[in-house]
Amino acid sequence: DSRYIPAEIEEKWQKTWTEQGLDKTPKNSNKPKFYALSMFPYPSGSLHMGHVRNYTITDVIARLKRMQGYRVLHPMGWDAFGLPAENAAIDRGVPPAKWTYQNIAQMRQQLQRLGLSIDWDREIATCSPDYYKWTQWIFLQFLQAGLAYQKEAAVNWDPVDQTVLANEQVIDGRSWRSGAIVERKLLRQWFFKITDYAEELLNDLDKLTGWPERVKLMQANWIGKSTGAYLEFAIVGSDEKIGVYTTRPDTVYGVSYLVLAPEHPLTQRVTTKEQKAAVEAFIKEVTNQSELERTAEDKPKRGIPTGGKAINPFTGEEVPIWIADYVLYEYGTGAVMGVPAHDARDFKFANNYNLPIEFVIVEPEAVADVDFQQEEPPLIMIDYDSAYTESGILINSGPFSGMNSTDAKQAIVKFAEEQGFGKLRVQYRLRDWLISRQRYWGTPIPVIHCPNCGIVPVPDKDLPVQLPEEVEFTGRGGSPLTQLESWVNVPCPTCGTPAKRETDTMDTFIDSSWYFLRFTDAKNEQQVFDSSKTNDLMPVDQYVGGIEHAILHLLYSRFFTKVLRDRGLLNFDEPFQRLLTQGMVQGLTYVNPNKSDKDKWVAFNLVDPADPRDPKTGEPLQLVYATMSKSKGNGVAPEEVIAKYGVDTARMFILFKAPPEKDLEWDEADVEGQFRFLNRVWRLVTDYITAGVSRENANSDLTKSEKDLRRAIHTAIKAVSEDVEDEYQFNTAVSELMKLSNALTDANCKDSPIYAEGIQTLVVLLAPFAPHIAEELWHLMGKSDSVHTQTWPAFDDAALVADEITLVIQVMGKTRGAIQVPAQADKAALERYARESEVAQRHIEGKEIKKVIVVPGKLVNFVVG
Ligand code: ANZ
Ligand code: ZN
Repeated sequence: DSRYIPAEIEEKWQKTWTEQGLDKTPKNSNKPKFYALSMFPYPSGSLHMGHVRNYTITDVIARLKRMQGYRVLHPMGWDAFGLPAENAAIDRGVPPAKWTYQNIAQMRQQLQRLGLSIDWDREIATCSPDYYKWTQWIFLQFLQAGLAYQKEAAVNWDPVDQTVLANEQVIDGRSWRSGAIVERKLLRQWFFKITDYAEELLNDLDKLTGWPERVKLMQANWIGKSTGAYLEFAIVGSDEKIGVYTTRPDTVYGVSYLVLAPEHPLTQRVTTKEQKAAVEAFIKEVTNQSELERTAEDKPKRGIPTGGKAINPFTGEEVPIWIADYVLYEYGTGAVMGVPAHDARDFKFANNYNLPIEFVIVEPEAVADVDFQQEEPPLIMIDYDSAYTESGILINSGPFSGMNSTDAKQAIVKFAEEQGFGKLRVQYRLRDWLISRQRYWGTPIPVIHCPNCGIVPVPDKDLPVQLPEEVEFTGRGGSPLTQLESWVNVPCPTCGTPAKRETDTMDTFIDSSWYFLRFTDAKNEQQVFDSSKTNDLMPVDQYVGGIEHAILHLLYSRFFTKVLRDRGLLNFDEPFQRLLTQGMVQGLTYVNPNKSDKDKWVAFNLVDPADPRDPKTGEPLQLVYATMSKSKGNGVAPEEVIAKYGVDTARMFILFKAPPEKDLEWDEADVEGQFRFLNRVWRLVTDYITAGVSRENANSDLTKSEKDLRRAIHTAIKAVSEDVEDEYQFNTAVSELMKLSNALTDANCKDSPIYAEGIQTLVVLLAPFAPHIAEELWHLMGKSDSVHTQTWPAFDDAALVADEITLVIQVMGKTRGAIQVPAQADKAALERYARESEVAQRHIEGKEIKKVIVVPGKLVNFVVG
């Protein structure tokens, strides 16, 4: 009599599966393909529970689809460039490559212990030259297409260490290393022109029927399309004009000032002599602030008058020109018409600086009695104590008075167009993507700057531009690449003149914007990928990952796909057919309710559970569930759970505890529960094997208990198949497996071939969820092939129909008992069965039946007198 000991079977089967190549992606064939992909990890050094959940979900899908007859691609790789490796080098002197590859080795081992059916032949690491060679090649495709360009942009500058800082290295406005107050500095940077694709990126969201609505909404908001007007105001005493972008041209009669962004090129032009010094000081101060500081809702809006004036083309009135921090240079035209009466921000600004506030839009009720048709439209005096930001009826707006906002917008734009001072304009919030980083551990941008030829792409034959290893990491004086003369100085590939390599590397989001394409042809040394392979296996049928990537990673990947399609490399528009954003894994943790959000967490092991108190202050603590994290000290280590219960139990718990997109509360008791369930299955199957009953006598007339069991089997097949399809309700699928296991335990026909069918079905249905125990039991049953190569079972509709139902017998509305009757019996037959039943006769005895109420499928009620 054997016991279920996970440690004895799990590693054994993992080895066997690898040897048998069960996880390999089959060659192109008549079978349909299925591409299951988890978002690839950053090699931080160790797996956490969030990883385990992510990869388990994808693995169940991959295993299931294999059994359903698909050619499955289920790969894994490493998003391996990035700041932590470089910080490790600065802090501890470990070369970034060494640090990264050590972490990869460790995490690969941990992943393999999870029994994931991954095609490891296709493993990629974005930091490996045979990967980044193609990242560089793609960059050059963008350059050729006119989608990569350089321009000046502000960066975080550490004046002490003389180096550019990433946003993550700026903590409360100071450098993470030197502690110096971070400055903003303009540097030439590389950009990708994602704005060229804004409209398509927005429209194609409609094609993504397998994406969560909220992710699509986040993307749409990020792209931020708005339709408005471009209007020009002439500068008094000059031929130049200031163009503004507005979504409310209907408010143009209420303009009381214009505002320029501090970076606007016309600021000098409009500033009067008297204001010059003050304006310059103001600009200097503002340009040192981050965009976040400038636009934060709670920050007071600050500005300064330039002394210049502009003319409202609709009224001919002169309005003052101001400069203010809340106007962003990169959005619209970098200039705004200020309408304090109808914009909350402008209202505050006007109040601060005593600028006039003129209401030109009102609620329809306010002007219900006004006759706007008269020759001279009436002047209406209205004063509210806050901005009126809704649409309404125009007043004091010349010929447009009396119109509603919608009509007025159109009429005003049309008029501006006819007069030549404006037009309709569509505007996107999305900006071009700043892709250059002044860092070492990233893909080098493959261009050379030549004094004669300008920007020269590194020729394909010279790719990859390798990251040199003989560099020093001090954290000072800029990227280590800039200091390596032997690397920087090269002859121009075109004219041979001494030239300099670009020393910037690429944003790591670029590496992850195309890795899913490389998986389709991961080892290709001649090409980025063979398009016929990529077009065959793409798009990804199911992508699984965290909601934190809902915007940038997904948007950039969609952008890359469209660009490479337009370069003739791909024949599809969207990379990810379906997207599942899995919920967080939460652990129990103590919090001090009196402390602020950041400081309230107290690590579990510092607290006495009998009397939970803050070790520092003695205050009583509360126990809550919160997302597992290092800083909270509430993580559960995957290795420990696996050592104690095995991988199959960990998987079953993760799948059973919550639907994949919901948060999951880690609960040891429920883990135990799943361990016990697998033990029950183990006993059920091993008892069946040891009983050794011959179940040959295939009797065509099934007994009632055989029929009941057969119904339970086919109900389970149907329910599990439906649960795992599309919505991936693995939690209910696991419950169905438990029901089937109970039905088998309770069955009264353990010597029947139906029982054998039931045991076999249970093991096959269990295979995607708990792959090791299923394989072991399959082999104990004497099978020589793998359970994972079995065909997913189909259910028999006929078997689902119950042929008997339970009919409740009532007398005078009181339930007296129940009988079994044929399921097809009609009303008359039901009444007959009920009258003849022993229950009815006993309770009616001697009385007269006055009325019989039959509820088909449920009950018969006798009214007696
Ligand atoms: C006048 C006006 C009157 C405005 C009114 C609003 C309400 P969205 O919808 O986000 O596109 N704006 C334009 N460019 C700006 C910039 N560079 N920095 C800061 N604000 C800017 O918003 C467009 C509105 O935001 C524009 O419409 C403009 O203010 C402001 F009753 O123009 B509006
Ligand atoms: Zn040259």
